[in-house]
Amino acid sequence: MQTLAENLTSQAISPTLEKLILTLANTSKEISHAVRHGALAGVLGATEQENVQGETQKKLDIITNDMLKDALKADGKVRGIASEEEDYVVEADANGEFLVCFDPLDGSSNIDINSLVGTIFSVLPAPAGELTENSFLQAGRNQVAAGYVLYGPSTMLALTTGQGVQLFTLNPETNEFLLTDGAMAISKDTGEFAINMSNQRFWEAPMQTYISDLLLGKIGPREKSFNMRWIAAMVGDVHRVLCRGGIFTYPTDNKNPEKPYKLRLMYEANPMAFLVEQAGGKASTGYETIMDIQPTEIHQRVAVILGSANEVDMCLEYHAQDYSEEPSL
Ligand code: AFP
Repeated sequence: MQTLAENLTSQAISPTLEKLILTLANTSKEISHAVRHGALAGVLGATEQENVQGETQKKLDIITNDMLKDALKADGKVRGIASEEEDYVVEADANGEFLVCFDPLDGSSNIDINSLVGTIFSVLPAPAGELTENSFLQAGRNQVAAGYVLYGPSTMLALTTGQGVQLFTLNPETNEFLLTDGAMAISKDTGEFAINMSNQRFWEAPMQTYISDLLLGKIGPREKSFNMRWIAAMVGDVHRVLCRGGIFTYPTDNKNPEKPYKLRLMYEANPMAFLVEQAGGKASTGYETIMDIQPTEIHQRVAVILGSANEVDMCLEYHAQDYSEEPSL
């Protein structure tokens, strides 16, 4: 089986990007080790700290953030870093070619129940000049690489450099990522959806109607039964979509009018949208293609609808309709 290093050499990418991806992959091996030791290493549980988005940080959020930050600063080709767990952008090497955005431990609320978590990353070109938050405000379309590492029963790396999606599995004996799927492809159609149903009453009319029709199954307008899954870690849900198709959404809701969206554009939506598009799927907010959004701030959040192309298109048809005359559900 091809190693990650061998596979990268066969891709049309620069040696510096190749090295950066290996830096990210090698750090994820250390994160995998820390996650696996769990309570034995005293790394479970919350801290007293909150991140800039007002979320309580888990011990592992901070540990994994520091591991990635240190490794990327030492890489030599990283100009700057933006992390879900950092208030501000972090300067790395003055001569760096790349900006790296990451969520060091997505789904960290799963950690204490020994369920799926992962690391998500996105690599952008570094613009010339002084490093500021503005340097990072590039559309997802600019990404030169993106991926995630899923810390599950096995540790897996899904990667794109714009040449399809490759899946690697960490061999625990040799500590080497080996290519186990050279061309991940999302089925166009699906009978599976992923959404946090407990928020149903807070969704907008298009999503209310779309999900109601899925739930009606064979007796509804879709004339087909749908199954539902929710891991509460985007990395796990998107991995399932990449493996066997599906539609995943965290839509707009009015639970807290000051926070209508949950997922972060730079650390979650953009890298996952790049992977999904490269695997033949689609990713949208309901009104806009995620990869085309011009960001206005690094920690900004967006609505996300992604997965099997025909099912995302169907969901977008619901969003294109006029609901103004209908009573709210
Ligand atoms: P955490 O990393 O803070 O646990 O959040 C994970 C996440 O952003 C995303 O990975 C999940 O899809 C989503 O939150 C789950 O949200 P709910 O807890 O509202 O279902």
